Amino acid sequence: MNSIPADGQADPSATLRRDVIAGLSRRPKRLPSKYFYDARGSALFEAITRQPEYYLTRVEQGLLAQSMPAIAARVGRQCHVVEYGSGSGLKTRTLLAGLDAPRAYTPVEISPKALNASVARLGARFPGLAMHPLLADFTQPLDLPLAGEGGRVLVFFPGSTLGNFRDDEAVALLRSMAATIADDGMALIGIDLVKNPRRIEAAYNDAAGITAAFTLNLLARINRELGADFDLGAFAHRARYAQERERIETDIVSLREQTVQVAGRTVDFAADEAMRVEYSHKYRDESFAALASQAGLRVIDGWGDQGTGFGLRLLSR
Ligand code: AVI
Repeated sequence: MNSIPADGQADPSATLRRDVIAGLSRRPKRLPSKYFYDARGSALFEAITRQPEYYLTRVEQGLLAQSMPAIAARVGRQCHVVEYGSGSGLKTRTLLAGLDAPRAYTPVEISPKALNASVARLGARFPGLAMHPLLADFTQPLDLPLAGEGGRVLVFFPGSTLGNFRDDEAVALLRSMAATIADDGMALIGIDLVKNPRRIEAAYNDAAGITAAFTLNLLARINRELGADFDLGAFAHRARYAQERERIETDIVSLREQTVQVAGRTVDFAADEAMRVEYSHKYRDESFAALASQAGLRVIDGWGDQGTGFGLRLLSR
């Protein structure tokens, strides 16, 4: 593998500007959570995964390691793993090491740095594995370089990242996975499960304040990349569990009445005005199966339940 093909998507800073201006023009205002992940945001997210309150990563990693023999038996020999997002690579290592002679690995990732790092790490650990990295936004239609690989595709989408999408967006993403796996492939998806609301809320309000720094870093990014002048001390992170909607709703709240300049526009904030920046949906077996079936997928196996706190679900068409 010598170079990473880009898939011809639009200029990233123009896209950021368009999305931020559109979001700040809505009532209530909102900003897309995908922009959390600049270099500092990605480092802060890694730090979140090490916080004692943030159970998701630890529980999923343990569940994956323990379930690998059963997952490998279900998936069969010589599959081609396609990962949506490339993450830090720890879960991917566990998956690739536990599968039966996987033949190829395609991480689909929007950040060139993260993509290069994961390919370098996994290439060194699995020298016989063909690597086909794709620099792309996995929420957009994908042109996957699967030709010639043969073998069934296993889509891997861990971390409950699906939970960051509204239900209609999650269905669209699952539909794209259904297309990727074709008739004989499977998708292995990690989902956070409904559980004690206090435990969920604590995971998004860690005592060390890392999640708050992660949320407010979005404003720092907009200041830097769009020439805005958000005063980070005048806004606060707020994450609450909405039990009726079974999701964490994260807002950035204006601590006073204020005016901010963003990309040449003046944006007014009232005191206590909240801007929605992220959802983290929690699922039940029924709610997840319903999303999957809208995308033409069915759950064929699963590991982890409400007692474990996190679930891995295997799907096929
Ligand atoms: C990446 N994603 C699944 C995380 C979550 O739990 O929703 C992002 C995150 N936001 C705040 N803490 C972690």
